[in-house]
Amino acid sequence: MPAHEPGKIRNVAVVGHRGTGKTSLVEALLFQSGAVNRLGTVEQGTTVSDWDEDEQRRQMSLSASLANAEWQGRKINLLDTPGDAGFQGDAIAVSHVVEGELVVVSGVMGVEVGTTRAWNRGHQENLARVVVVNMLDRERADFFRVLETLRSQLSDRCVAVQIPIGAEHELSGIVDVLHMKAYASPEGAREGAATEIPAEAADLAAEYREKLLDAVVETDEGLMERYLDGQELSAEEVATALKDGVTRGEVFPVAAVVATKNLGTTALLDLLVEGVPSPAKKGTILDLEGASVGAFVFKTIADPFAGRINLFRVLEGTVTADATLTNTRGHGKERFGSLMTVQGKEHAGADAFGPGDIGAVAKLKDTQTGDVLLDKEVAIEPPRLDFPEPVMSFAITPKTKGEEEKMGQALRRLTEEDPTLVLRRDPQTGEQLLAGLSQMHVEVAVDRMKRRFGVEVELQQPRVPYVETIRAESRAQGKYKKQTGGRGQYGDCHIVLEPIEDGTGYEFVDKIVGGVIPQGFRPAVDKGIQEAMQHGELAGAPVQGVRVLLVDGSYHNVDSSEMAFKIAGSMAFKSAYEKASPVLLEPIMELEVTVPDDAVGAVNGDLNSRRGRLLGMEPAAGMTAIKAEVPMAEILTYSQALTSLTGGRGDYHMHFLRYDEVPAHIAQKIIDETRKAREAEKAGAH
Ligand SMILES: Nc1nc2c(ncn2[C@@H]2O[C@H](COP(=O)(O)OP(=O)(O)OP(=O)(O)O)[C@@H](O)[C@H]2O)c(=O)[nH]1
Ligand SMILES: [Mg+2]
Repeated sequence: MPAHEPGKIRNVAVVGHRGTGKTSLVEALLFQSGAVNRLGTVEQGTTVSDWDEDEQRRQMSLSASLANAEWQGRKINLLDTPGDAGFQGDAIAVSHVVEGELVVVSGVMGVEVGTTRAWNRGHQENLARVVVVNMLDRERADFFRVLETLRSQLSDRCVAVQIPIGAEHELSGIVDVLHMKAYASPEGAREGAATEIPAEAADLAAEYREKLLDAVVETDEGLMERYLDGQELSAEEVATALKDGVTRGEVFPVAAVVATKNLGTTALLDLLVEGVPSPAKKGTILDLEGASVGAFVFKTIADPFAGRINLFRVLEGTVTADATLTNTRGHGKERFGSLMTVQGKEHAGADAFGPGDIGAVAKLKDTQTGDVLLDKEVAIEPPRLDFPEPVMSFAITPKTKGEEEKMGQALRRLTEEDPTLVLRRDPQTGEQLLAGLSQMHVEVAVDRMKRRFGVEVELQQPRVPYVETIRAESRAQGKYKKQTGGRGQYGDCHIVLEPIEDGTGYEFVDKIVGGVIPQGFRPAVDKGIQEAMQHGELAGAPVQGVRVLLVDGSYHNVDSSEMAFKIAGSMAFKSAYEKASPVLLEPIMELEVTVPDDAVGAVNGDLNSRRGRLLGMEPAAGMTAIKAEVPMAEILTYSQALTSLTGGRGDYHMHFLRYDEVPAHIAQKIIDETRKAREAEKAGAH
């Protein structure tokens, strides 16, 4: 297959709230275009994009997957993304490599938490956005009601390009009001050729045709004048103005579909070609400082058989199978010998990918998500992937003793594949910690370790990453002196501690005048302080938000050493810290819970008992989105609670907001427990 011209490519991410039918829609688009020969279903685990066993078992997407369709001589790269809040890393990465987004919403639920999240990301990345209202065959689905909420909650520039004929189980087809044609429901077969608009839908079609034209000419003054003049606009003029408006974010087309019946896919494919910009139209996404070939890696897949596979977008030039490109991060040279096209889990060899195209490559040595590779040694800043911080930490140990090494290897592969999964060592206990965006996120990783790498592990209750800081200024001396026979030890320093205004970070300021402490020993004082700060005196948590001024000290010509000053620094910190009104801080999460209206009272009551602070509530079609701030310590095991409060109909996600002081009575408990644990440890050690 020769490389495609950039004008003939469409790169489209399929995004939106969990379970709105994104994967089913991608399947239908692939089926209608002829890329696959049967319409797979999520229930049977036969879709192209949910190919992973864990996805099929849970019936939900867990990572981005790539497939492509040919339509009207164009190559459409489709990137299906997970809707669940715990798996947003891929959706974020993907937003950097596409020109357009299909924002899928349920025809019953309308705008949901995940809709707004996807919409805002598209806005931030300046993407052309098409809203797809799906599931219109379901009971209580209502395209026109949802259209109104799209216009009031997302943008009043949302305008219908496809409207349904009939509703719910009596839905019989759709009208494409851009071309003024109709399609009868194919009921899961290939959609047939367009037909005349049936008489019963004619008035509605004319009404929405006019609304569409109004919205399109709104973006083009010349066109507007002629339109108001009563002149006929050609189909081509309308299409060009539409695409320009969509590209600039001045028009957001809204399409009606039923993914599982494959209804509305012809018109939607036409719209992707005619109404969504190509890479050529949108222009480059990164200045490559003169390099003539460049690729951006937005996803890494750790395949136990094929090894590491990188998905990349061509930034510039053509990436051929004999290309050797240099990674701008590690500076290593990588051979792109194993180029592949990807259709879900199917891989096929490829010769080249042209500018703007998306492809895959296997066997790169040291390249990971977020890397840029160029044919020239130039320093460039890769696109910044703003991944959320992992918030749920679990201590992780192998079930079988002696499998630590195997577990470590599997964990490295998985964290490489998913940058929102982070491996840490608990500085207090030395345990391995696996942190992710939600409990399910970490549990899926555990399943994968077992299935892909044959390691079974155990998770312990998540722990709360407390930190400590100070509220007052203090001064203290640290003097370490051992001078009895032979060469002694001598270090002496005076320090002042000050709180840093925003409560984060650490600063060391050298205020020594003259040589009371020689230059060479001052960094050792700093080092000793930083070591002491790793375990605050209150709860053994790391200390932050402290500025240290090194103000005075003394030394001994023979006995002073770096070691002695390090110990002195640590002693000075410990005694100054006690006097600086230390406090314990806990992470506060912003929680968003979506629950059925009848469960709102119970959920709010429960949040209240968890020290939650209600921020607001937004009703949306029988559901309410509750926003609250809750200390992380109180919602470590929230998923079980929410399931029992709502009978499994609730959904939530959260992210880290800030650190707040732990209320005194709770802080005291934590401090007492830490003290007991320390004493027990000491007793055990003797
Ligand atoms: N009745 C009906 N059901 C649909 C339609 N589209 C999808 N579904 C069903 O809705 C469920 C969720 O569909 P998916 O395609 O997995 O949704 P998704 O948006 O990919 O879900 P996540 O990847 O988990 O966010 C499945 O059971 C589908 O069969 C539709 O148009 N009509
Ligand atoms: Mg999906």
